Formats: sequence, C-alpha cells, structure tokens
Amino acid sequence: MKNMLWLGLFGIIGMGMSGVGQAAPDGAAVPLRVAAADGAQAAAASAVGVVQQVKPEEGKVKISHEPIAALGWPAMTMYFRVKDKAVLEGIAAGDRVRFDLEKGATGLVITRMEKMAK
Ligand SMILES: [Cu+2]
Repeated sequence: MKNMLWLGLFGIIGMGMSGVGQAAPDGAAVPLRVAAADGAQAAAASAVGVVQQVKPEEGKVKISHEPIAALGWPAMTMYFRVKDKAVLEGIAAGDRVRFDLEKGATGLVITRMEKMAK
C-alpha cells in the first residue's frame, strides 16, 4: 500500500517536471488527497453510509457505514456523535450520506454530512 502511494507521488512529480503531462488519456491522474498537507488538523476521515436512525436531541446518528480505510475499519453499523447538532439538519433514516470524521477530545465526531444520490 505504502509503496504504491509513493510510486503514485513519484509519477505525479515526474509528470510535472517533464512539463508534458496534463491528465493522462485514460484518466489515471486522479487528484490525490494528501492528508499530511494540513498536519495541524486532527486526524480526519471521510466515509459513506446509510443513515439508520437520527437522534437530534442527543446529537447522535446511527449509520451503516462502508469500510473506512483511513481508520482501518470494516463496514459496520454504529452510532456516531456529531460535533454540532446542526450537522443532522435535514438528515433522516434511509438517507445515503457522505460524512467527515474528526478526532476530538472525546473520540470521533462527525463534522459534516451531506446527502448523496440514492
Ligand atoms: Cu464503525
């Protein structure tokens, strides 16, 4: 995994230096999200899942999420806390969502959530 990432970075740097490379014809040049770029931020991850239950008054949401590689988590159904209850506005059970996680003082919290096309 790590080796592949480094190879990828080398490839991008190489293209930049050659001055030739725009996007590769086959679309291989997917923009890398380099998490290390903002090292001051708490470790964060982005994930996708389906909302099972929303508890706005408790600031909690139950999500069946897909695997989260950045955390080494498999797919599972679990409760998350939200950093701010406003995150849950307009969110209902059955919604497919993309959400961002941030490591706070009391564990992981959801900082942002958006509905996806079903
Ligand atoms: Cu989980």
